[in-house]
Amino acid sequence: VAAAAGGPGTNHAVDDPFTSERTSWYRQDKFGMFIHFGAYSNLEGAYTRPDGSVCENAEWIMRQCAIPKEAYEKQAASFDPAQFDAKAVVKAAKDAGQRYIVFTSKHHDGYTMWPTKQNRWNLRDHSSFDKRRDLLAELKKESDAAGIKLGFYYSIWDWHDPDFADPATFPRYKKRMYAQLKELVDSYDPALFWFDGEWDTDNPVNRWSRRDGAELETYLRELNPDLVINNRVGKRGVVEGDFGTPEQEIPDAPVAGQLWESCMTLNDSWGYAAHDTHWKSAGRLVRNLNDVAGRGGNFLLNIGPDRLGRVPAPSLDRLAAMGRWLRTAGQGESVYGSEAAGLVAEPSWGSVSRKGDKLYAAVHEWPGAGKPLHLKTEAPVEVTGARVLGSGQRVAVAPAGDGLDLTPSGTAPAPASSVIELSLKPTP
Ligand code: JFZ
Repeated sequence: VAAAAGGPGTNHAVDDPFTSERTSWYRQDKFGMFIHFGAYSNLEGAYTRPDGSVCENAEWIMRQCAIPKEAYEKQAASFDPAQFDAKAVVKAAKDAGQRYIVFTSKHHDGYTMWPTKQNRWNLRDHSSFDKRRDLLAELKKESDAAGIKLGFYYSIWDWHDPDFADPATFPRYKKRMYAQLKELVDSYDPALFWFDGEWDTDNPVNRWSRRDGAELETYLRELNPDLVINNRVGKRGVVEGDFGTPEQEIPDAPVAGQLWESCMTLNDSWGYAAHDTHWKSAGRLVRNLNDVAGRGGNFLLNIGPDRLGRVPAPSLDRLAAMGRWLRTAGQGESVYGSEAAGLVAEPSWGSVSRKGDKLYAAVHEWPGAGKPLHLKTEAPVEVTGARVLGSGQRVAVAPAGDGLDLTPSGTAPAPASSVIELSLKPTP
């Protein structure tokens, strides 16, 4: 009852997400795959208006290109992602080192990717897709087989359901939404819910209140007490759920007081957009992963399959490169199960995470051969050994100024050998 009163930082879980057994997989896994796939994907980022002009967008295309409802419904009727291969998608995640998947079960356009019984606006009843197939069931089966956790993105905001926007009918919408969430839990047993669209609505009295967030979270935890839930279940800026979700940005310092996850696109779009070829480099993505880990967060990296369900090759290439980096010489140790380093300040040349009695300094910029990397310490640090993972080069550690100088032996390490492991004197 006290919890229902709410307040910043309120969590309606029965336990502490930082230490709970319930969130342990999430804190350990660190790196996940986001998948934006829905009726918008069928347009592949471009809508040709009746007058022949073209409007470009991705998963917001219905709204941003002001597509009339009938026209959007008409295009969705031809949606046939026959080539969506759950096994291949899960394998791509696994090979990338991603250990959980968050799939858009319903985005703002309201279209559900499973055969909901609450309406016909879904991949089974409103598409050209094989009626015997169920993408979510396929993903669940393959994720389970691969030991990958499966979670669902679900948009509270709904552009399609007429009951959403009117305060008089909103309770009816909410009832259906609750029923849909129960369907998801009952049919696919998700490990996680990633809510969205609580932050803005075209509802004149923006019905989604702090109370709604708390009530929804309580409802979900009754359905399955093990669920991990993001903060967008509640009002923006009010921490509910288990973890915070900055977006398209990596906090520039460790975040205290909550688990958090950065979600990011590989190009500039969440849903598939043929026009968007602005791909981030693999090196940049590894660096982002290091920075997120060094600041104590999880990293959720997005793919957007095309209208046939195929994952773009540039996405697969980048994911594969990240997997190679994580598998090289134990560099993944700097990510999985790691925490923000504490003890040291974040250096300009890289990011530092911690796991037990090891510090992992992911180096983004090596100095010339024989030159030191300076690490400012913020607490006494006793280093008993240091080496470059990958090359195996010894690293000399010497007190200097406000911290330590780290100097790799021999020539400067190759860029791919980018993690220095520091062994600390075990804490008693
Ligand atoms: C939302 C969606 O609108 C978008 O399409 C995508 O699914 C993304 C993952 O989530 O967009 C947001 C949500 C929250 C913020 C910004 C964009 N935010 O908190 O800054």
